[in-house]
Amino acid sequence: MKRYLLILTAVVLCLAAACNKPSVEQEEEFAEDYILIGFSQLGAESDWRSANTESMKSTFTAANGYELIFEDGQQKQSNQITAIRTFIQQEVDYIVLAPVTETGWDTVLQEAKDAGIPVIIVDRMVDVDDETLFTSWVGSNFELEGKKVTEWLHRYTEACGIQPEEINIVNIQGTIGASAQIGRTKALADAAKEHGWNLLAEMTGDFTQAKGREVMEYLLDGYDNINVVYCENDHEALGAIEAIEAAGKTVGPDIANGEIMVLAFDGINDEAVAYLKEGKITCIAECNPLHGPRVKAIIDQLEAGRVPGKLNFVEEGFSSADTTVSSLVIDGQVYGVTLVEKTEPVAEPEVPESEQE
Ligand code: GZL
Ligand code: ZN
Repeated sequence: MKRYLLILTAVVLCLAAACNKPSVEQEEEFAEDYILIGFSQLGAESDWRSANTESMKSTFTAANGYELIFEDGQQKQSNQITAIRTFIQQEVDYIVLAPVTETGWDTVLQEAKDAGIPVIIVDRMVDVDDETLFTSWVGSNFELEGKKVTEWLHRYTEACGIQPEEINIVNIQGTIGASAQIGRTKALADAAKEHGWNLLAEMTGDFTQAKGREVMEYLLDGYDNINVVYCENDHEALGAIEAIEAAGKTVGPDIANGEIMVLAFDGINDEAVAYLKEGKITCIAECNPLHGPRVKAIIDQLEAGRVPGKLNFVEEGFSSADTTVSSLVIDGQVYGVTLVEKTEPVAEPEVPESEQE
């Protein structure tokens, strides 16, 4: 259903005093048609999220023939449900939902279905009894992201002659119940079991730097043998590194010599990427946020009367500055490791003696 924007293109008001015959010629013209989209974004908790929002906003522009109604859920499902109900009232043509967590969507998605509005899920997944409640999903294979990180760790420790039982790993998880957290956490728990690593603790850092630091401080207080920290996004890794260095320990890949290895996901935050190049973060599994064009492709198909794929996974990379492992084999599939150039840590500016307090 296309919506037409009725605008007055020209109103020519001819008040001809002389002929005492005011006449108004009004030229109505259907201007461009446009597609009205309601987008419920879960929040703004990370650079990944901001990049995802920007990708959607820069794709669904008036110039491209869309009007986008954007609602920020501020990490609360109740806000997202309210937004969806508002979109239904506004009779949007499509609803796009980036769900904060997987469960609790059945009722409101049924309301959208009853209103005849197609729903496209982006990024994290919804767990609904009736899969017809959404038309299509596009996002990442989060468990595969986790398998890349754990397979890299497995291959690295084998190459370095580090025994599995020497690996003492903690997981700073993402928002509990989010698909990214569920998939990444499962991959680590499965790998730890398979290889015999000691998975000491799992705690949510809620995908933020502040919480990541707080959780790392707590774990360092509780365990004196941590040598690998699995951070479920960039920001948690930054927070963990702050805590580790504040505790006087060193982050890096050299587990055998007392360094604490930090592993991460996303690869969007500039500081995290800089740390990757310095070797402070040992590897990052890419999580690509640029879903705007991918959602547009789905809507284009629907507009053309075609049926889009139900689940659309995006291809993602894996990077490290460490040369030990050059490729990964996971479930029979080979994945490359992108080697980033190693940079020397940016030395803290020396404060001359005289200026020191
Ligand atoms: C993953 C996305 C996650 C990112 C985090 O697709 O849902 O949420 O990994 C973000 O950075 O907060
Ligand atoms: Zn092996």
